[in-house]
Amino acid sequence: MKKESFHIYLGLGTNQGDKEKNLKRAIELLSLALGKYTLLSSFIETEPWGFESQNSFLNCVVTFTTTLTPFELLEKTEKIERELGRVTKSQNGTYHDRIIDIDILFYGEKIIQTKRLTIPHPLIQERDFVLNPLFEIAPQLIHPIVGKTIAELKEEVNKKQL
Ligand code: PH2
Ligand code: MG
Ligand code: MG
Repeated sequence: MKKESFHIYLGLGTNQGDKEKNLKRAIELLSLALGKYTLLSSFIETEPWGFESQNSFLNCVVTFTTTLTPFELLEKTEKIERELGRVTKSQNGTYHDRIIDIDILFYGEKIIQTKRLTIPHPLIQERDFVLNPLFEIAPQLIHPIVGKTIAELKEEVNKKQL
């Protein structure tokens, strides 16, 4: 039987080293593991969110179609983070500077809530550095839990920041 394929959204971020190179390399390695990406946002410079650092971020969102399960996908993204030289992992909302972070934002319309993996990513609706690039490529995408479009969520976050 043919495996079902899913449309997945990944959020990428880096605030150390050659940031543009880090994002490009991550996208290259993801494309080797998953097949060529389907959509890619621009690279957006953002201020550190949720922690203090001198180093600004470069963020983007990229989409793929995959037959991997969510946990297989997580293993691939974590392997690529390590290959690019990531050493620290965020825990309980304590963030660190990093060479690369690859977060699974959406996996089709699936909802997964486990200790190891939460999909949709639990903080999408609070983060402009995710919503702004996501808006470029999928403004009408509906968040399967919140039930609002990316355009609506982006508007709400940008209002809060005024
Ligand atoms: N990632 C975080 C915490 N804060 N801030 C920005 N601007 N960009 C990020 O990618 C980011 C962050 C946790 O992974
Ligand atoms: Mg992250
Ligand atoms: Mg992460």
